[in-house]
Amino acid sequence: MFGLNKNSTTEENQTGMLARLRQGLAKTRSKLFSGIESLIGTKRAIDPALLEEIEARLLMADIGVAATARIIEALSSAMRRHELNDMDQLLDTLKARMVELLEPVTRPLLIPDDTAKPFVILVIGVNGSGKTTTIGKMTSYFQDQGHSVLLAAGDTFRAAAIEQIQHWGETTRVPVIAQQSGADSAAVIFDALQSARAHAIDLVIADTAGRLHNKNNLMQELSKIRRIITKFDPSLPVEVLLVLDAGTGQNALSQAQQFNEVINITGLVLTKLDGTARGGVVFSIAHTLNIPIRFIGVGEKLQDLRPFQAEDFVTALLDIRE
Ligand SMILES: Nc1nc2c(ncn2[C@@H]2O[C@H](COP(=O)(O)OP(=O)(O)OP(=O)(O)O)[C@@H](O)[C@H]2O)c(=O)[nH]1
Ligand SMILES: [Mg+2]
Repeated sequence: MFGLNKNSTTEENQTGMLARLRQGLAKTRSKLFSGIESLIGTKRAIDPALLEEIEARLLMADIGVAATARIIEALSSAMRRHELNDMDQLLDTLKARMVELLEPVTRPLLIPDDTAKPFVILVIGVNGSGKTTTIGKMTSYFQDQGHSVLLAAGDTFRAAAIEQIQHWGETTRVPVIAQQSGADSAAVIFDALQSARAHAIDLVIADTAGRLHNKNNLMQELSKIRRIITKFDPSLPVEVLLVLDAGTGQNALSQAQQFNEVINITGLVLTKLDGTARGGVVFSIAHTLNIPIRFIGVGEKLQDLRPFQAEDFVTALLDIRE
């Protein structure tokens, strides 16, 4: 019942994961570089006009005005110092500045050994952002790290939502605590905490509704769930994980701001980076919100979730020199 022990940290898998990330980011990469790509290897001068072209592309790929300004300022001053003498130097500087922007939010989600159990991951986000799928993937990820997991079917609004999380429970062979559709979500999560404690389970991952009758109801329900967790045990470590669909671009930012007003978000997951050309929103989010990006989703399969890593991400995005 407690997890499949898949040893997926071999070097081969690492390479495979990087290749998948690179493939997942293909659309964003081509938005950034189609055109610029063709300049590489040519004798085109690295001049302010080229920087303007890069600036326009960064903006088009949803990197955002503020983050783009930071990158372009850094490139301009490197140019003035005569440090950008060829395309390789330009790309290296661009990469370094982009990594720098993402480093503050590269803080993986670690489950500590020495805190009260269970560790709680409360998964929130608008409907369709990828919450339930991410829960399935995270279950597998944390099992691989040797943790036991229990799932809470906290989205009681849609009957199908309960079946969906039960399906992930079966796939990953972990228990799922659920009640009937329409039940009180906070009560389901309270039950899950009790069950996890009774069975000494390390980690409870709770699903929540993405949509209720209206936005106010949703926000009230989330606050109530948060209070119930504290009531169960005020010393429990809780990660409030907001799932954002990267394909929604700048909209993802305003969602994060709205949720953050009612519940203190401690981490983010950016999903569907594989299907979008707007992957640049990661930079905008990092620059504006400064909330750790725990994971990114690059597909629908169990293995399509990666801990977010600035260096890997930027390498996958900029690697056009092979
Ligand atoms: N391509 C791709 N699809 C994804 C990813 N994550 C989730 N999806 C798909 O997005 C759709 C919505 O995902 P769900 O996990 O059901 O989203 P949710 O937030 O739980 O939605 P509600 O339960 O309606 O609030 C599903 O078809 C998923 O397979 C991803 O990283 N890449
Ligand atoms: Mg769901």
